Amino acid sequence: MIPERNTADWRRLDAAHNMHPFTDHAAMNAAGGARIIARGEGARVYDTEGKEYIDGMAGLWCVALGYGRKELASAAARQMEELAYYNAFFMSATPPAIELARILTEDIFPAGHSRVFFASSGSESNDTIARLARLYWQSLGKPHKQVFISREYAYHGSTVFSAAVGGLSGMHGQNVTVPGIEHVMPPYAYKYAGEMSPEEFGLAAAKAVEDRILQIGPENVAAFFGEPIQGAGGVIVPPPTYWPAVAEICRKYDVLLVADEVICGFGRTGEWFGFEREGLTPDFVTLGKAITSGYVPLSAAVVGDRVGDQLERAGKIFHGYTYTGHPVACAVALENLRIMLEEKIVERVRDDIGPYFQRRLVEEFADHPLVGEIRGAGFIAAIELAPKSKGKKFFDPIGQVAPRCVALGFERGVVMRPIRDALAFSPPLIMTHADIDEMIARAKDALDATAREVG
Ligand code: PXG
Repeated sequence: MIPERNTADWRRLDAAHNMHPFTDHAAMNAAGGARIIARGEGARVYDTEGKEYIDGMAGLWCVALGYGRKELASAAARQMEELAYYNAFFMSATPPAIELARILTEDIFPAGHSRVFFASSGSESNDTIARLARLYWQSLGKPHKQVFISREYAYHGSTVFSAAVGGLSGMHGQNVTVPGIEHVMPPYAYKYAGEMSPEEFGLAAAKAVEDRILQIGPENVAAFFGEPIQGAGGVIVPPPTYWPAVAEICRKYDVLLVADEVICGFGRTGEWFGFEREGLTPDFVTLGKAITSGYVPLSAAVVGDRVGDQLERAGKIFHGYTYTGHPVACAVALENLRIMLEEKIVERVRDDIGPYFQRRLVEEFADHPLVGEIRGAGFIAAIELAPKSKGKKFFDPIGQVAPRCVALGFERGVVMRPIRDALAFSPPLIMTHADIDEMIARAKDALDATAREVG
């Protein structure tokens, strides 16, 4: 049972005992402590004071179907009563895991991706992919193909490997050193394109991948890791020339392609997966977050047949987790996918609410004095704030204005995510037009208030 306590007590106990991710605890507690979120319904969450927030971030890019879906709760309860847990080791499996693997590979993924390795977080699944990719090359008698290439501002998770393959310097600075990982320029046109057209810049950013492969030696490169749209690094939407060129480069040098779909997957961009938007055929796909709408932890590495067939020949794989194929998590995912298919959520994002959301952002924010760029696809977007009146693209110091705007947004009942000086949005996919309008109105109000402060 969770006891009844008032907000001050929750905050005091939180400060004393509960460590938070990516948080300066002293600063948080000096500012009055955490916001205690107690309840959710649809696209809205409520704190312990009863204050309502429109959740422009779907939790943490994950609550695709919104809060309070009774079908998902019932699916979990039913499976817990039937079989709460059994492992996938020692020649065992459970029906929910098998059925979920079947639906993902037979019904939802394009042909050529026949196998799934489940875990409980995107970080774990990226670790899984790294292990399997290195094992693949080793089993083919190419033990030197071990290096991974990724991008600056990539986010692939927070285990030691996934933090290292990610491209966030703050994380690297806290002693995350893993050999055999290289980072190249991301397709972040706003920062790096200079005078180049988007098409030219996309090709230049892809060439950075090729140059690095040649520098390391293709015989040493195992795989390229990339989010189709980089999420936590700033909702970086590549120009259309980027991914086809990267895919061609990977093919040319026999480098495996990993599409990290932890944020983009399950309709976020208006397609089932971001790689489909780009016409890619990845060797591995990382899934997480919206696979269960965040109701329970679950992630997956989907394995392309070229690798999967070889691994089957390669013998025993010394890798796995207690919760690989957790039956309750898989049962919730099955129900989540059933609802997504029945309610045509992906088509809705592609044809209706996605374009509406993107259009409303441009209408409300494009001419705002603090807005440098608006970018996005489907139901993911970022507003890059900039000191436009000073003719500059970035604030100096960077990363103060967006966090202030987000704080003012919380006061006005809208949740956004600051990334350096960008405001990120990744709302639940069940939002109505009225929800979108309300979210944007509150965000606009917060940005106007920010502009009054910044001057
Ligand atoms: N890949 C991508 C693309 C992600 O966005 C992970 C892997 C790791 O997933 P887990 O489940 O291990 O967290 C992520 C996670 C943020 C934020 O601040 C984003 C994520 C996680 C935590 C915070 O925007 N994405």
